[in-house]
Amino acid sequence: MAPEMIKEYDYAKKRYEAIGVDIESAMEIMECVPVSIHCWQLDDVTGFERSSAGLSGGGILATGVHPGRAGNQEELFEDIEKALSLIPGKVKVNIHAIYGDFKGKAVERDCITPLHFKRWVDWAGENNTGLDFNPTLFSHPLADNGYTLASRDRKIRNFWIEHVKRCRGISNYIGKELGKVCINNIWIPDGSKDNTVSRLEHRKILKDSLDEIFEKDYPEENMLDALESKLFGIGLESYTVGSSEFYLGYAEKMHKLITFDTGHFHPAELVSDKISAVLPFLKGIMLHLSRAVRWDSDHVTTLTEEIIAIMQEIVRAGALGRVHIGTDFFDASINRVGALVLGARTAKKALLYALLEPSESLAKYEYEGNLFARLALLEDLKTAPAGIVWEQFCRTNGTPGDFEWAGDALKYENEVLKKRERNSG
Ligand code: RNT
Ligand code: ZN
Repeated sequence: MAPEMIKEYDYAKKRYEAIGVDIESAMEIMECVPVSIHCWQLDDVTGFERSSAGLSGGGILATGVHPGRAGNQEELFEDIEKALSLIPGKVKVNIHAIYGDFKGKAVERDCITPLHFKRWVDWAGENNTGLDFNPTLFSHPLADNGYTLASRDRKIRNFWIEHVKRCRGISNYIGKELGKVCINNIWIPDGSKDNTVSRLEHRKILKDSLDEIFEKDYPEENMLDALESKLFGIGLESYTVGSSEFYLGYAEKMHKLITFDTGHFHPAELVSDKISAVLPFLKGIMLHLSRAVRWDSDHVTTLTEEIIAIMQEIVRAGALGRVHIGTDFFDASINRVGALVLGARTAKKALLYALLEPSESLAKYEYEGNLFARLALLEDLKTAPAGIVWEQFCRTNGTPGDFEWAGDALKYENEVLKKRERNSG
Protein backbone atom coordinates (compact mmCIF):
# COMPACT_ATOMS: atom_id res chain seq x y z
CA MET A 1 0.00 0.00 0.00
CA ALA A 2 1.23 3.48 -0.84
CA PRO A 3 2.31 5.47 2.30
CA GLU A 4 -0.46 8.04 1.82
CA MET A 5 -3.03 5.22 1.66
CA ILE A 6 -1.70 3.75 4.93
CA LYS A 7 -2.02 7.15 6.54
CA GLU A 8 -5.57 7.63 5.31
CA TYR A 9 -6.58 4.14 6.37
CA ASP A 10 -5.11 4.60 9.86
CA TYR A 11 -6.98 7.85 10.16
CA ALA A 12 -10.28 6.18 9.19
CA LYS A 13 -9.57 3.33 11.58
CA LYS A 14 -9.01 5.69 14.51
CA ARG A 15 -12.02 7.79 13.63
CA TYR A 16 -14.28 4.71 13.64
CA GLU A 17 -12.59 3.17 16.68
CA ALA A 18 -13.42 6.30 18.63
CA ILE A 19 -17.12 5.56 18.17
CA GLY A 20 -16.78 1.84 18.82
CA VAL A 21 -16.64 0.54 15.24
CA ASP A 22 -14.09 -2.10 14.29
CA ILE A 23 -13.42 -1.65 10.59
CA GLU A 24 -11.45 -4.88 10.33
CA SER A 25 -14.46 -6.98 11.23
CA ALA A 26 -16.58 -4.98 8.79
CA MET A 27 -14.01 -5.82 6.09
CA GLU A 28 -14.10 -9.52 7.01
CA ILE A 29 -17.86 -9.60 6.54
CA MET A 30 -17.52 -7.72 3.25
CA GLU A 31 -15.25 -10.49 1.95
CA CYS A 32 -17.92 -13.14 2.59
CA VAL A 33 -21.07 -11.54 1.20
CA PRO A 34 -21.68 -11.95 -2.52
CA VAL A 35 -23.73 -9.66 -4.72
CA SER A 36 -25.59 -11.42 -7.50
CA ILE A 37 -25.11 -9.43 -10.70
CA HIS A 38 -27.74 -9.85 -13.40
CA CYS A 39 -26.31 -10.82 -16.79
CA TRP A 40 -29.25 -9.31 -18.69
CA GLN A 41 -27.99 -5.73 -18.30
CA LEU A 42 -25.30 -6.64 -20.81
CA ASP A 43 -27.61 -7.50 -23.73
CA ASP A 44 -30.87 -5.67 -22.97
CA VAL A 45 -32.57 -8.94 -21.89
CA THR A 46 -32.21 -10.51 -25.35
CA GLY A 47 -30.79 -13.98 -24.59
CA PHE A 48 -29.62 -16.70 -26.97
CA GLU A 49 -32.78 -18.31 -28.27
CA ARG A 50 -32.59 -18.80 -32.03
CA SER A 51 -35.80 -16.90 -32.64
CA SER A 52 -34.84 -14.18 -30.21
CA ALA A 53 -36.07 -10.77 -31.25
CA GLY A 54 -35.10 -9.29 -27.91
CA LEU A 55 -37.14 -8.25 -24.95
CA SER A 56 -40.84 -8.06 -25.69
CA GLY A 57 -43.99 -7.89 -23.64
CA GLY A 58 -44.47 -8.37 -19.96
CA GLY A 59 -44.49 -4.69 -19.13
CA ILE A 60 -40.69 -4.38 -19.02
CA LEU A 61 -38.61 -2.34 -21.40
CA ALA A 62 -34.92 -1.68 -22.07
CA THR A 63 -34.50 1.70 -23.74
CA GLY A 64 -31.43 3.09 -25.52
CA VAL A 65 -29.22 2.25 -28.51
CA HIS A 66 -25.75 2.45 -26.99
CA PRO A 67 -23.22 0.45 -29.07
CA GLY A 68 -21.67 -2.80 -27.92
CA ARG A 69 -24.49 -5.03 -26.71
CA ALA A 70 -23.27 -8.57 -26.02
CA GLY A 71 -24.64 -10.68 -28.88
CA ASN A 72 -23.55 -14.21 -28.01
CA GLN A 73 -22.21 -16.37 -25.19
CA GLU A 74 -18.56 -15.44 -25.82
CA GLU A 75 -19.25 -11.73 -25.72
CA LEU A 76 -21.39 -12.10 -22.63
CA PHE A 77 -18.65 -14.04 -20.82
CA GLU A 78 -16.10 -11.46 -21.95
CA ASP A 79 -18.25 -8.64 -20.54
CA ILE A 80 -18.98 -10.40 -17.27
CA GLU A 81 -15.28 -11.15 -16.78
CA LYS A 82 -14.54 -7.46 -17.32
CA ALA A 83 -17.24 -6.59 -14.80
CA LEU A 84 -15.81 -9.08 -12.30
CA SER A 85 -12.42 -7.40 -12.55
CA LEU A 86 -14.01 -4.11 -11.46
CA ILE A 87 -16.20 -5.37 -8.61
CA PRO A 88 -14.34 -6.05 -5.35
CA GLY A 89 -15.10 -9.21 -3.37
CA LYS A 90 -17.47 -12.09 -3.96
CA VAL A 91 -19.95 -12.11 -6.81
CA LYS A 92 -22.64 -14.43 -8.12
CA VAL A 93 -24.02 -14.18 -11.63
CA ASN A 94 -27.76 -14.16 -12.12
CA ILE A 95 -28.92 -15.69 -15.40
CA HIS A 96 -32.23 -16.34 -17.18
CA ALA A 97 -33.47 -19.46 -18.98
CA ILE A 98 -33.08 -17.67 -22.35
CA TYR A 99 -29.29 -17.62 -21.87
CA GLY A 100 -28.84 -21.35 -22.40
CA ASP A 101 -26.24 -22.83 -24.72
CA PHE A 102 -28.70 -23.77 -27.49
CA LYS A 103 -26.02 -24.14 -30.19
CA GLY A 104 -28.12 -22.25 -32.75
CA LYS A 105 -31.00 -24.73 -32.44
CA ALA A 106 -34.59 -23.83 -31.67
CA VAL A 107 -35.10 -25.28 -28.20
CA GLU A 108 -38.57 -24.63 -26.80
CA ARG A 109 -38.72 -23.42 -23.23
CA ASP A 110 -40.56 -26.52 -22.07
CA CYS A 111 -37.67 -28.64 -23.38
CA ILE A 112 -34.61 -27.01 -21.74
CA THR A 113 -32.34 -29.27 -19.70
CA PRO A 114 -29.30 -28.94 -17.42
CA LEU A 115 -27.10 -29.72 -20.44
CA HIS A 116 -28.00 -26.33 -21.92
CA PHE A 117 -26.41 -24.72 -18.87
CA LYS A 118 -23.28 -26.81 -18.55
CA ARG A 119 -21.22 -24.09 -20.18
CA TRP A 120 -22.37 -21.62 -17.56
CA VAL A 121 -21.50 -24.05 -14.79
CA ASP A 122 -18.03 -24.66 -16.25
CA TRP A 123 -17.46 -20.94 -16.66
CA ALA A 124 -18.69 -20.17 -13.12
CA GLY A 125 -16.42 -22.90 -11.73
CA GLU A 126 -13.41 -21.41 -13.52
CA ASN A 127 -14.27 -17.93 -12.33
CA ASN A 128 -15.11 -19.03 -8.80
CA THR A 129 -18.58 -17.50 -8.80
CA GLY A 130 -21.97 -18.93 -7.93
CA LEU A 131 -24.98 -18.70 -10.23
CA ASP A 132 -28.62 -17.74 -9.68
CA PHE A 133 -31.40 -18.57 -12.11
CA ASN A 134 -34.71 -17.27 -13.48
CA PRO A 135 -37.33 -18.94 -15.62
CA THR A 136 -38.21 -16.66 -18.57
CA LEU A 137 -41.95 -16.13 -18.85
CA PHE A 138 -41.89 -13.18 -21.26
CA SER A 139 -40.59 -12.42 -24.79
CA HIS A 140 -42.53 -15.41 -26.12
CA PRO A 141 -45.69 -15.89 -28.23
CA LEU A 142 -47.35 -17.86 -25.40
CA ALA A 143 -46.88 -14.88 -23.10
CA ASP A 144 -48.44 -12.42 -25.51
CA ASN A 145 -52.02 -12.51 -24.34
CA GLY A 146 -51.17 -11.24 -20.88
CA TYR A 147 -51.26 -14.44 -18.85
CA THR A 148 -48.80 -17.32 -18.36
CA LEU A 149 -49.03 -19.34 -15.13
CA ALA A 150 -52.32 -17.58 -14.39
CA SER A 151 -53.80 -18.26 -17.82
CA ARG A 152 -57.28 -19.72 -18.13
CA ASP A 153 -56.01 -21.69 -21.10
CA ARG A 154 -54.81 -25.10 -19.87
CA LYS A 155 -52.39 -25.49 -22.78
CA ILE A 156 -50.68 -22.17 -22.16
CA ARG A 157 -50.54 -22.83 -18.44
CA ASN A 158 -49.09 -26.31 -18.85
CA PHE A 159 -46.38 -25.02 -21.15
CA TRP A 160 -45.22 -22.53 -18.53
CA ILE A 161 -45.59 -24.96 -15.63
CA GLU A 162 -43.30 -27.36 -17.46
CA HIS A 163 -40.84 -24.53 -18.16
CA VAL A 164 -40.62 -23.50 -14.51
CA LYS A 165 -40.36 -27.12 -13.33
CA ARG A 166 -37.40 -27.57 -15.65
CA CYS A 167 -35.84 -24.35 -14.39
CA ARG A 168 -36.03 -25.66 -10.84
CA GLY A 169 -34.28 -28.83 -11.95
CA ILE A 170 -31.61 -26.75 -13.70
CA SER A 171 -31.13 -24.62 -10.58
CA ASN A 172 -30.69 -27.79 -8.54
CA TYR A 173 -28.08 -29.01 -11.04
CA ILE A 174 -26.24 -25.67 -10.95
CA GLY A 175 -26.20 -25.49 -7.15
CA LYS A 176 -25.05 -29.09 -6.81
CA GLU A 177 -22.28 -28.77 -9.37
CA LEU A 178 -20.94 -25.50 -7.99
CA GLY A 179 -21.46 -26.32 -4.31
CA LYS A 180 -23.13 -22.91 -3.93
CA VAL A 181 -26.87 -22.46 -3.56
CA CYS A 182 -28.69 -21.33 -6.72
CA ILE A 183 -31.81 -19.22 -6.24
CA ASN A 184 -34.55 -19.84 -8.76
CA ASN A 185 -36.53 -16.60 -8.90
CA ILE A 186 -39.98 -16.67 -10.48
CA TRP A 187 -41.37 -13.48 -11.92
CA ILE A 188 -44.38 -13.57 -14.22
CA PRO A 189 -45.76 -10.68 -16.25
CA ASP A 190 -49.41 -11.73 -15.84
CA GLY A 191 -51.87 -8.91 -15.68
CA SER A 192 -54.03 -6.55 -17.61
CA LYS A 193 -54.03 -3.01 -18.95
CA ASP A 194 -57.55 -2.18 -17.90
CA ASN A 195 -60.21 -2.92 -15.34
CA THR A 196 -60.28 -6.64 -14.76
CA VAL A 197 -63.19 -8.46 -13.20
CA SER A 198 -61.77 -11.99 -12.81
CA ARG A 199 -59.08 -11.00 -10.35
CA LEU A 200 -59.67 -13.81 -7.90
CA GLU A 201 -59.97 -16.41 -10.65
CA HIS A 202 -56.53 -15.66 -12.09
CA ARG A 203 -54.97 -15.62 -8.63
CA LYS A 204 -56.47 -19.00 -7.81
CA ILE A 205 -55.10 -20.35 -11.08
CA LEU A 206 -51.66 -18.95 -10.25
CA LYS A 207 -51.80 -20.61 -6.86
CA ASP A 208 -52.68 -23.96 -8.43
CA SER A 209 -49.89 -23.60 -11.00
CA LEU A 210 -47.36 -22.84 -8.28
CA ASP A 211 -48.56 -25.78 -6.20
CA GLU A 212 -47.94 -28.05 -9.18
CA ILE A 213 -44.53 -26.48 -9.85
CA PHE A 214 -43.40 -26.97 -6.25
CA GLU A 215 -44.58 -30.59 -5.95
CA LYS A 216 -41.00 -31.76 -6.18
CA ASP A 217 -38.57 -30.94 -3.36
CA TYR A 218 -34.90 -30.25 -3.96
CA PRO A 219 -32.13 -30.07 -1.34
CA GLU A 220 -31.96 -26.56 0.12
CA GLU A 221 -28.21 -26.46 -0.14
CA ASN A 222 -28.58 -26.75 -3.93
CA MET A 223 -31.53 -24.52 -4.73
CA LEU A 224 -34.06 -22.18 -3.16
CA ASP A 225 -37.30 -20.91 -4.71
CA ALA A 226 -38.10 -17.19 -4.68
CA LEU A 227 -41.22 -15.33 -5.79
CA GLU A 228 -41.07 -11.77 -7.12
CA SER A 229 -44.06 -9.45 -6.88
CA LYS A 230 -44.72 -6.27 -8.80
CA LEU A 231 -47.05 -3.30 -8.52
CA PHE A 232 -47.66 -2.88 -12.25
CA GLY A 233 -45.96 -3.00 -15.65
CA ILE A 234 -46.12 -0.80 -18.73
CA GLY A 235 -49.33 -1.74 -20.56
CA LEU A 236 -50.41 -3.76 -17.53
CA GLU A 237 -51.38 -0.89 -15.32
CA SER A 238 -54.68 -2.05 -13.82
CA TYR A 239 -54.10 -5.58 -12.62
CA THR A 240 -51.04 -7.62 -11.63
CA VAL A 241 -51.82 -11.20 -10.64
CA GLY A 242 -48.54 -11.67 -8.72
CA SER A 243 -48.97 -8.76 -6.34
CA SER A 244 -47.09 -8.28 -3.11
CA GLU A 245 -49.93 -9.59 -0.91
CA PHE A 246 -50.41 -12.65 -3.12
CA TYR A 247 -46.79 -13.75 -2.93
CA LEU A 248 -46.36 -12.86 0.73
CA GLY A 249 -49.23 -15.18 1.55
CA TYR A 250 -47.90 -17.89 -0.71
CA ALA A 251 -44.27 -17.61 0.42
CA GLU A 252 -45.25 -17.75 4.07
CA LYS A 253 -47.48 -20.78 3.64
CA MET A 254 -45.13 -22.69 1.36
CA HIS A 255 -41.81 -21.69 2.98
CA LYS A 256 -40.45 -19.86 -0.04
CA LEU A 257 -38.27 -16.77 -0.35
CA ILE A 258 -39.81 -13.45 -1.35
CA THR A 259 -38.02 -11.28 -3.89
CA PHE A 260 -38.18 -7.58 -3.22
CA ASP A 261 -37.37 -5.60 -6.35
CA THR A 262 -36.87 -2.02 -5.19
CA GLY A 263 -38.64 -0.75 -8.32
CA HIS A 264 -41.78 -2.83 -7.78
CA PHE A 265 -43.61 -0.84 -5.14
CA HIS A 266 -45.50 2.39 -4.82
CA PRO A 267 -42.94 5.24 -4.55
CA ALA A 268 -44.01 5.96 -0.98
CA GLU A 269 -43.44 2.34 0.10
CA LEU A 270 -40.00 1.44 1.40
CA VAL A 271 -38.40 -1.96 0.88
CA SER A 272 -36.09 -1.09 3.77
CA ASP A 273 -39.05 -1.25 6.14
CA LYS A 274 -40.40 -4.45 4.60
CA ILE A 275 -37.31 -6.44 5.55
CA SER A 276 -37.97 -6.57 9.28
CA ALA A 277 -41.70 -6.94 8.60
CA VAL A 278 -41.31 -10.22 6.73
CA LEU A 279 -38.26 -11.76 8.42
CA PRO A 280 -40.27 -13.12 11.38
CA PHE A 281 -42.46 -15.07 8.95
CA LEU A 282 -40.50 -15.92 5.84
CA LYS A 283 -37.68 -18.25 5.03
CA GLY A 284 -35.65 -15.47 3.44
CA ILE A 285 -35.47 -12.61 1.00
CA MET A 286 -33.88 -12.10 -2.41
CA LEU A 287 -33.21 -8.48 -3.32
CA HIS A 288 -33.35 -7.03 -6.82
CA LEU A 289 -31.73 -3.66 -6.32
CA SER A 290 -32.73 -1.14 -8.93
CA ARG A 291 -33.92 2.46 -9.01
CA ALA A 292 -37.42 3.54 -9.92
CA VAL A 293 -37.67 6.78 -11.90
CA ARG A 294 -41.26 7.84 -12.62
CA TRP A 295 -42.85 4.87 -14.47
CA ASP A 296 -39.61 2.96 -15.00
CA SER A 297 -38.63 0.45 -12.34
CA ASP A 298 -35.25 -0.41 -13.80
CA HIS A 299 -32.76 2.46 -13.71
CA VAL A 300 -29.19 1.73 -12.60
CA THR A 301 -28.86 1.36 -8.82
CA THR A 302 -27.13 4.35 -7.21
CA LEU A 303 -26.20 5.09 -3.61
CA THR A 304 -29.55 6.47 -2.50
CA GLU A 305 -30.68 6.86 1.08
CA GLU A 306 -33.02 3.91 0.53
CA ILE A 307 -30.29 1.54 -0.72
CA ILE A 308 -28.25 2.39 2.38
CA ALA A 309 -31.34 1.96 4.58
CA ILE A 310 -31.94 -1.49 3.08
CA MET A 311 -28.42 -2.62 3.98
CA GLN A 312 -28.70 -1.09 7.44
CA GLU A 313 -31.89 -3.05 8.04
CA ILE A 314 -30.25 -6.32 6.96
CA VAL A 315 -27.21 -5.71 9.15
CA ARG A 316 -29.25 -4.49 12.13
CA ALA A 317 -31.42 -7.60 11.85
CA GLY A 318 -28.34 -9.84 11.73
CA ALA A 319 -29.91 -11.29 8.58
CA LEU A 320 -27.05 -11.45 6.09
CA GLY A 321 -27.49 -15.23 6.00
CA ARG A 322 -31.16 -14.98 5.02
CA VAL A 323 -31.15 -12.00 2.67
CA HIS A 324 -29.59 -12.57 -0.73
CA ILE A 325 -28.40 -9.39 -2.37
CA GLY A 326 -28.74 -8.96 -6.13
CA THR A 327 -29.11 -6.26 -8.76
CA ASP A 328 -31.74 -5.89 -11.50
CA PHE A 329 -31.87 -3.00 -13.94
CA PHE A 330 -31.54 -2.47 -17.66
CA ASP A 331 -30.10 0.60 -19.24
CA ALA A 332 -29.25 0.39 -22.95
CA SER A 333 -28.40 4.09 -23.22
CA ILE A 334 -24.97 4.00 -21.56
CA ASN A 335 -21.90 1.73 -21.37
CA ARG A 336 -23.64 -1.49 -20.32
CA VAL A 337 -20.66 -3.08 -18.55
CA GLY A 338 -19.97 0.15 -16.69
CA ALA A 339 -23.61 0.39 -15.64
CA LEU A 340 -23.58 -3.15 -14.25
CA VAL A 341 -20.36 -2.53 -12.34
CA LEU A 342 -21.68 0.75 -10.98
CA GLY A 343 -24.80 -0.94 -9.59
CA ALA A 344 -22.83 -3.81 -8.05
CA ARG A 345 -20.20 -1.54 -6.49
CA THR A 346 -22.99 0.61 -5.10
CA ALA A 347 -24.68 -2.40 -3.49
CA LYS A 348 -21.39 -3.35 -1.83
CA LYS A 349 -20.61 0.21 -0.82
CA ALA A 350 -24.01 0.51 0.84
CA LEU A 351 -23.38 -2.74 2.69
CA LEU A 352 -20.01 -1.50 3.92
CA TYR A 353 -21.59 1.75 5.05
CA ALA A 354 -24.14 -0.26 7.05
CA LEU A 355 -21.43 -2.44 8.58
CA LEU A 356 -19.62 0.67 9.80
CA GLU A 357 -22.45 1.54 12.16
CA PRO A 358 -21.79 1.77 15.93
CA SER A 359 -24.66 -0.62 16.63
CA GLU A 360 -24.07 -0.89 20.39
CA SER A 361 -24.14 2.86 21.01
CA LEU A 362 -27.18 3.33 18.81
CA ALA A 363 -29.07 0.55 20.56
CA LYS A 364 -28.02 1.85 23.98
CA TYR A 365 -29.29 5.36 23.22
CA GLU A 366 -32.53 3.88 21.99
CA TYR A 367 -33.06 1.69 25.07
CA GLU A 368 -32.29 4.64 27.32
CA GLY A 369 -34.73 6.82 25.42
CA ASN A 370 -31.96 9.24 24.52
CA LEU A 371 -33.38 9.90 21.09
CA PHE A 372 -31.44 13.10 20.52
CA ALA A 373 -28.13 11.25 20.97
CA ARG A 374 -29.34 8.55 18.56
CA LEU A 375 -30.26 11.12 15.92
CA ALA A 376 -27.01 13.06 16.32
CA LEU A 377 -24.89 9.91 15.99
CA LEU A 378 -26.79 8.77 12.89
CA GLU A 379 -26.38 12.23 11.39
CA ASP A 380 -22.66 12.54 12.06
CA LEU A 381 -22.08 9.06 10.64
CA LYS A 382 -23.18 10.31 7.24
CA THR A 383 -19.89 12.15 6.80
CA ALA A 384 -17.61 9.65 8.55
CA PRO A 385 -14.76 8.39 6.31
CA ALA A 386 -16.46 5.28 4.88
CA GLY A 387 -14.99 6.09 1.45
CA ILE A 388 -11.46 5.45 2.72
CA VAL A 389 -12.48 2.03 4.04
CA TRP A 390 -14.10 1.30 0.67
CA GLU A 391 -10.86 2.19 -1.11
CA GLN A 392 -9.03 -0.26 1.12
CA PHE A 393 -11.60 -2.96 0.35
CA CYS A 394 -11.06 -2.39 -3.38
CA ARG A 395 -7.30 -2.50 -2.98
CA THR A 396 -7.17 -5.67 -0.91
CA ASN A 397 -9.23 -7.31 -3.65
CA GLY A 398 -6.96 -6.06 -6.42
CA THR A 399 -9.80 -3.98 -7.88
CA PRO A 400 -9.53 -0.36 -9.05
CA GLY A 401 -10.78 2.17 -6.52
CA ASP A 402 -13.24 5.01 -7.02
CA PHE A 403 -12.35 7.52 -9.76
CA GLU A 404 -10.27 4.76 -11.39
CA TRP A 405 -12.67 1.94 -12.32
CA ALA A 406 -14.83 4.04 -14.65
CA GLY A 407 -11.75 4.83 -16.77
CA ASP A 408 -11.23 1.08 -17.13
CA ALA A 409 -14.84 0.60 -18.19
CA LEU A 410 -14.47 3.35 -20.80
CA LYS A 411 -11.25 1.85 -22.11
CA TYR A 412 -13.02 -1.50 -22.47
CA GLU A 413 -15.77 0.25 -24.38
CA ASN A 414 -13.31 1.78 -26.82
CA GLU A 415 -11.19 -1.32 -27.25
CA VAL A 416 -13.86 -4.03 -27.23
CA LEU A 417 -17.49 -2.93 -27.22
CA LYS A 418 -17.25 -0.40 -30.04
CA LYS A 419 -15.58 -2.96 -32.30
CA ARG A 420 -18.50 -5.37 -32.14
CA GLU A 421 -20.42 -5.96 -35.34
CA ARG A 422 -23.85 -4.88 -34.22
CA ASN A 423 -22.81 -1.40 -33.36
CA SER A 424 -25.97 -0.11 -31.87
CA GLY A 425 -28.65 -1.49 -29.66
C1 RNT B 1 -39.44 -7.49 -14.01
C2 RNT B 1 -38.69 -8.11 -12.89
C3 RNT B 1 -37.77 -9.23 -13.29
C4 RNT B 1 -37.01 -8.92 -14.54
C5 RNT B 1 -36.00 -9.97 -14.91
C6 RNT B 1 -35.52 -9.78 -16.32
O1 RNT B 1 -40.14 -6.37 -13.65
O2 RNT B 1 -37.99 -7.15 -12.19
O3 RNT B 1 -36.93 -9.53 -12.23
O4 RNT B 1 -36.36 -7.70 -14.43
O5 RNT B 1 -36.51 -11.19 -14.69
ZN1 ZN C 1 -36.62 -7.82 -10.64
